Amino acid sequence: MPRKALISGITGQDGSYLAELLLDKGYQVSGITRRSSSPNIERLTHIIDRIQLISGDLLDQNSLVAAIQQSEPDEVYNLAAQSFVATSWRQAELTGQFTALGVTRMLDAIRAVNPKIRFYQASSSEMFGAATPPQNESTPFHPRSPYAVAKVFGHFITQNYRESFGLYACSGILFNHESPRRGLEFVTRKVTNAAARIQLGLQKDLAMGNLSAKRDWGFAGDYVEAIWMMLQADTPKDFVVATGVSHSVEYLLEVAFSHLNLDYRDFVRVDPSLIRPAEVDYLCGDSSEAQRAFGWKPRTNFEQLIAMMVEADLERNRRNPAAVHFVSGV
Ligand code: NDP
Ligand code: GDR
Repeated sequence: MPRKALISGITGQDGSYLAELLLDKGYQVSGITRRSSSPNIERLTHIIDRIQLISGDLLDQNSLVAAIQQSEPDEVYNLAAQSFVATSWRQAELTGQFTALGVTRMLDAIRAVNPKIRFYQASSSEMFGAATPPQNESTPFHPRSPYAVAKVFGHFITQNYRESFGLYACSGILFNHESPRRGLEFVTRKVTNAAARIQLGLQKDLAMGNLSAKRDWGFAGDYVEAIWMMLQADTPKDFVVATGVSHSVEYLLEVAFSHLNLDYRDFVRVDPSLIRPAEVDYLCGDSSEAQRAFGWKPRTNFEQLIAMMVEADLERNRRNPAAVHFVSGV
């Protein structure tokens, strides 16, 4: 009998990579998608015939119960969230509903249908916020946005259900991870897409926020392996997943533009409206515990990651210049 997995957030960046990985491992894969007026499966088209999509929403408890009943999973990966930090100040309440209470709804649905299901929660390095790097599993949280506060709730409710009801439930505290499938509003993709479009003469300049923020950026394809490995352990435990190397947004600009023999200083301007109300200045993860426990290590370094993203954006913009135009204001 093939193992069965249910992924919430399957239409997102991580969901698509995780679905691929699980299919490769012989899983039967189902995913929860919310209703929209036009199809939203761009990241899944290459595997759409091999997965089952079930209509559901993190805001709707009954739909989660029904999705679990229908898919009968051995493992549930809760990746769905309002995941863009900047939006969380403008939609703080909704972010709490999706990103915090959505986790409780999913855990309650598991308890109601089959408490033996293994549960993964997508926790975030944003929970560390202002904590001094390097951050590991013992670093106290200091969240700096409504998104991060919601993720702290999701993290602790997962821990609490593990301790209260004996669920196999754990959280991966993942640092930023990117790919050619990253949403266009996140800084890496915003930059690689703009560099490609400037090179092709489709865009003139690029408005940016805080250039001095530092992040520990890895490749999403590497990180979904850690997600899966975490859920295979005998006992549930939370782990940090990171590369251990941090760079500034300014260095990101330098790497992306110089890949195309461009000088970012000729095109980039800082727009004060893109500065966040509270910033996370410096994240750098220590994932030695994950390495010790299940041998996970990242395979892709920052420069390789950005080169891969710039090349993919060049190709995409050449094929269809109108398709991936950056939406201003984020
Ligand atoms: P994306 O923004 O690419 O994907 C988010 C997914 O959540 C989409 O499939 C989206 O569906 C779905 N979703 C949002 N709201 C709901 C809802 N109410 N009901 C059902 N589905 C919903 O995120 P990533 O793939 O980058 O991240 C996956 C998870 O990991 C998120 O929880 C994120 O917060 C967390 N995380 C991400 C990190 C990163 O660097 N990428 C680092 C640490 C944590 P739709 O397509 O319909 O919008
Ligand atoms: P982050 O990612 O907030 O770390 O959350 P994002 O790429 O949005 O920002 C990273 C840093 O870049 C700075 N920045 C800009 N960011 C954006 N988006 N646009 C800009 O123009 C810009 N200029 C500077 C930001 O201020 C910030 O310091 C991501 C998400 O995937 C979360 O869901 C996840 O939990 C964390 O990573 C880990």
